Parts: sequence; C-alpha cells; structure tokens
Amino acid sequence: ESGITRPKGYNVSFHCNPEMEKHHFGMTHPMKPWRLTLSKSLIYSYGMSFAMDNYISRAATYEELASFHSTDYLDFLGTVLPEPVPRDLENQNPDLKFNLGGSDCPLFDGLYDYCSMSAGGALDAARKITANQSDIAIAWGGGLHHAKRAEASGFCYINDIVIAILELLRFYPRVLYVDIDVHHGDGVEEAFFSTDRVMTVSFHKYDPNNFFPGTGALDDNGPKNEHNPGAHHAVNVPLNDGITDEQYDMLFNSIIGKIVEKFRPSAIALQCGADSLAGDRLGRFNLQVQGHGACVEFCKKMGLPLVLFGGGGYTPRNVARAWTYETSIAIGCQDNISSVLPQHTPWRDQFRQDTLFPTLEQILGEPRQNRNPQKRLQEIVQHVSEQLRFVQA
Ligand code: VJV
Ligand code: CA
Ligand code: ZN
Repeated sequence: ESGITRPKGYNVSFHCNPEMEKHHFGMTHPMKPWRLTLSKSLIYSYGMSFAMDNYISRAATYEELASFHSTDYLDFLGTVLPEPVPRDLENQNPDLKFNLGGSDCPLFDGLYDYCSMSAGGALDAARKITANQSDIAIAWGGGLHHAKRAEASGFCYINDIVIAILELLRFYPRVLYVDIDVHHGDGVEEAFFSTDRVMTVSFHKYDPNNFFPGTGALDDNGPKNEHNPGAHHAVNVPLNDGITDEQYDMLFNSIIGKIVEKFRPSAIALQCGADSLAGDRLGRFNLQVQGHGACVEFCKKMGLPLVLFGGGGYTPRNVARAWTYETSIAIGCQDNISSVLPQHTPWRDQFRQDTLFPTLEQILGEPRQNRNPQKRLQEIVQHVSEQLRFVQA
C-alpha cells in the first residue's frame, strides 16, 4: 500500500517507548520529549514501520545504569523529588548535588523513569546489533551525550550512549563514535579518554566562552601522557555559525572516511542530534534535512553494524523531518518516499510547510551568515590527518 518494502536480508530495528515521550522538563524548557512522538507519527505515516522490526523498549535496570554511573549518583537520582515550584533562570541554587535541579537539568515528575527508558532503548538497540539480528538499530530516544559518571549536564542525566557502547565492546574490539549534534559530545569523549578501543569524533559549534559546553577544540585529542592508550583517540571538529550542507558533507566524508580506513572499527555508534539543523532554537548552523541525512548515509555505506541515537533538537517539526528521513535512509527507501508529507499525518499542521525538505528560505527567511572560511575547513582536515598517524588499528 505505502510502497515501502523490506529489502531481503537487511534488517533495521526501531526502539522506542511511548511512556518516555510523556515526560516534561517544564513548560518553556527547550528539551521536549514530545518531539519523539511527532517524529514517530511522521515515520509511521510514511509506512516505514512495515520495513523494520519495531520494539517497545524496556527501562534499563539499576545494574545496567551502574555499568557507567556511580551508585551514589544513581541512588540520589532515584530518590529526588520534583521541586514544588520550578526554578527559573535567575533563581539558580548555588550548591546543586550532582548538578541536579538547576534550570538546564531540572527535577521533574518521573525523572528516573524517563532516564531509565532512554537508556533502555539505547541498550536494546545495541543488543539487537550484537545478537546479529539487526544491521542498523535505531534509538531516537537516546543520544544524551553530556551526562557524566556522577553528574548531570546539559539536559542529560544518564549517558545512554556510553552504556550502549560498553555493551558493544563486549562483542567488538573497536567502536567508532560519531556525534553530529551541534554541541560537543563531551560526556562520551571523557568516558573513553583512556582506551584505544573507542574513537570518538564530534562535530560541533565551538566558542569556549559563549557556547555550551565550551570544550572540544581541534587539538583536544585525549590526555597525551605516555602510558595512555587512549591518547589521540578523541577527534574534535570545531565549527562556526552558518555551516552549509556542502561544507559539512565534505568535512564529514573526508574525516570519517580517513578514520574508518585507519582505525578500522567493528561497529559505528552515530549520535544524530538534530540541533545542528538550520532554524533550531539553540543551534547555529545552516544544515538542511538532506545534509544531516547525508551523514547517516555515509556511515551506512561503510557496511558496518550501526546504532543510530537521537540527541538534541529543539525545533520539533525539523527534528521529526530529519529523523524520519534518516529512518528512511536506514531502511533504504529514501528514493521511494514522497517529499510531500502524507495527508493523514497526525499533527500535520505542526510542520508549517507540507514538505519533508523545506528550503533555507522557508526555514529561516534569511539564512544565517556562514562564518566557516574554506581555508579553516582545510586546516581541520589536515590536523585530523596528522592526528591519525598516531592511530593504529
Ligand atoms: O549554556 C548552558 C549553561 C548556562 C547556565 C543555565 N542557563 C539556563 C543557560 C546558560 C551555562 N547550557 C546549555 C545546555 C545545552 C544542552 C544541549 C544538550 C544537547 O543538545 O547537546 C543534547 C541533548 C543551554 N543552552 C540553552 C539553554 N541551556 C537553555 C536552558 C533553559 C532555557 C533556555 C535555554 C532552561 C530552562 C528554560 N529555558 C525555561
Ligand atoms: Ca557534536
Ligand atoms: Zn545539542
């Protein structure tokens, strides 16, 4: 009926939990779990569920969360109650325990359930891969890359990505982590700072004084002490406002291409934060759905087991477009779906334009000024090439 068919011998699994999507960070907080519902609504309206294995994911257990997080932190996370009056931006508590309860990481109703469901989806996705049952496993409810072992940070409380990669490492010698969220993937980078079995690569807006989290300079490549096997295994691609699809695609293909050749990963974990899209409430780039999706397509072409995570994304209609297009790329039906949103899509009016691929003019009116000179991008590629001389598969 929809024209979407399942290619023989190629398995995609989709892991979500409708209960997770009902949680609220607070009325005007930029993180809206409801964007996951909107994304699914579009994915299902295109008929893509017929071409994937669909799972309602479990909540991760305490023991699973403790594979990365400290028990002190988890115990506290499990008992804190929402504040009766949500804190506003001015009213910051100076001594937050584990950085919980500020305006970035508020305490809300069902916080622990929300966190364990996000991690459960990511872990289920990783396990479908290690069981050889999926070629690509999708967990759009995961991707919370800032969470630390014993600290919440930047809307992230539990680092589902680290937990999923630890699961992959039980079966694969080397895992490549790639992060296209507009923010630096600091939590994942730090978690694997001292191992050469995980290479982390983050593309992000970098401005140490004015953009969160302020880390991820070109020459931050992991602690370079003599005995650290993880030295040189952190790759950072610091970018400026307004980068375009063309430039991003050039950088991504050339950098990830070289890394796969040299590091020879056995699996790829790709964080698909959609706040790198043009028109994002927090982002600064000029990426379109096509350019964001091209990164997923490139990773798929590497022919390795692939886990796709969500992440940031603060303009829900564009998050839904990107993750729908990327689900179609995973399945391999991207050339067979209509660029016109299906008539019966729930909340269709949320999308403003009826296309999956709005133009920059439609998204922004006036595109944001591009502050990425070609020469700087060449320097970045050059630095990464030189860094890779220290990397041995
Ligand atoms: O820039 C920051 C930290 C501050 C302190 C807290 N105030 C609110 C903002 C400045 C220094 N935090 C960033 C965190 C971004 C997290 C991104 C997460 C991801 O996409 O990488 C992965 C899921 C930040 N930028 C914007 C805001 N916070 C922000 C927070 C709010 C808000 C508006 C903006 C929190 C509550 C409300 N409005 C009501
Ligand atoms: Ca990033
Ligand atoms: Zn982000």
